[in-house]
Amino acid sequence: MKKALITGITGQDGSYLSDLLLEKDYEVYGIIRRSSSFNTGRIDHVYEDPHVPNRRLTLMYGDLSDSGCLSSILNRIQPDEVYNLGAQSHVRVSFDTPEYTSDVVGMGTIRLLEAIRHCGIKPKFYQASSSEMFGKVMEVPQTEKTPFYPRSPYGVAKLFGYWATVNYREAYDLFACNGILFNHESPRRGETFVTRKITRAAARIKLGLQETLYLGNLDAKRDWGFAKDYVEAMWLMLQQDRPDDYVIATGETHSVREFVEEVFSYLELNWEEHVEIDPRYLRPTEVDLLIGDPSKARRQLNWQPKVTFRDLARIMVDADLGLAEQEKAAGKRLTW
Ligand code: NAP
Ligand code: G4F
Repeated sequence: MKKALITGITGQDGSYLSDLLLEKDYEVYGIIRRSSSFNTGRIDHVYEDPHVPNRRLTLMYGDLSDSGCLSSILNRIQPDEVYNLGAQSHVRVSFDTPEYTSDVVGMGTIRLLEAIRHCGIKPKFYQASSSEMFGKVMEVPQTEKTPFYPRSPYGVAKLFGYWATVNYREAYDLFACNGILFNHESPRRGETFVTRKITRAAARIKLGLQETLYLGNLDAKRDWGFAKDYVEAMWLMLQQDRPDDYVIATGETHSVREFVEEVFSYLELNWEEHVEIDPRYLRPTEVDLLIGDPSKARRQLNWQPKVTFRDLARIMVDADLGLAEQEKAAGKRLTW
């Protein structure tokens, strides 16, 4: 039975990846941070439920800022695969906490790679690289060969993690892959990322729980896919004969405004009556346009996205309508 270690297991991707690996009969180990409130909501369905067959999920406290704990966890688990998904992953927040973001996202990656190098085993390593590294894009669409031009402390730190991964592959013959993932969303997406912020607010507006949605730049364009499709690509990368780097994207781009229109029209609402612009949500430097070319992943991994832009918006709205109905019944705001 294969063992996988996941950093960032409590996040959107970590939760879908655990679902996938448990289905594939892996023993899954996740690193979680101590929090003053519960932060395992996205994985409770596999962790807590004694009726889930073959429960093989183990959680351990740790942090990407603590090299000692990374070494001791690796020594204890001796994983076959390591997925490094842990991050301060909010681009806007990275402008407010640049040093912390660089430490966790950039230095955290090299801490984990060093811990792997010193623990005497050679697990396959997946690094959660990001389309944010393309930033002010030098080419349209973006491929594995497009030069990088990050536009935020987060993007800069991810670039450090990307090159650390390439360097450890070349220097120490580690099976290390960068997945350069474009934006991917789901009902499990954090509520402050724009798609979820929109679906959450629109559902609440529909049920009369909220009047207005405050947003920043509506003109930014993103290549949005479904998170469940994207974690499959992570796993596929580690099943190949040779380590490599891959762009994972849909090949389509849409503006934030289009996403708003799609969501509000599905709910038969006029978005212009509810959306207001709040300059607090603008960024000092913006990434205006992202659109990925996933041809290499299609060719070499036999991977392709299954969920369209329209279906993604609808899956998220349907889930948030369910949550808003529960909120209405409970008479208080709930988190999922
Ligand atoms: P997410 O929902 O924000 O999850 C981030 C995870 O990292 C959470 O489990 C969080 O724990 C954990 N974490 C934060 N700080 C940590 C620290 N100091 N040490 C250890 N763990 C820490 O992010 P996501 O959307 O699942 O994304 C997963 C990864 O892919 C991230 O590295 C992200 O930067 C990258 N990425 C995401 C996208 C996307 O569109 N979603 C695209 C490209 C790349 P808590 O629950 O305790 O906060
Ligand atoms: O949803 P966002 O915050 O995602 P962003 O900045 O593209 O980053 C996400 O995707 C990256 C992959 O490219 C990941 F690496 C990263 O970890 C994260 O998951 O913002 C999307 C766009 C931006 O252009 C932003 O300016 O939406 C615009 N936007 C407009 N109003 C807003 C808002 N973004 C947020 N979060 N909140 C707003 O009110």
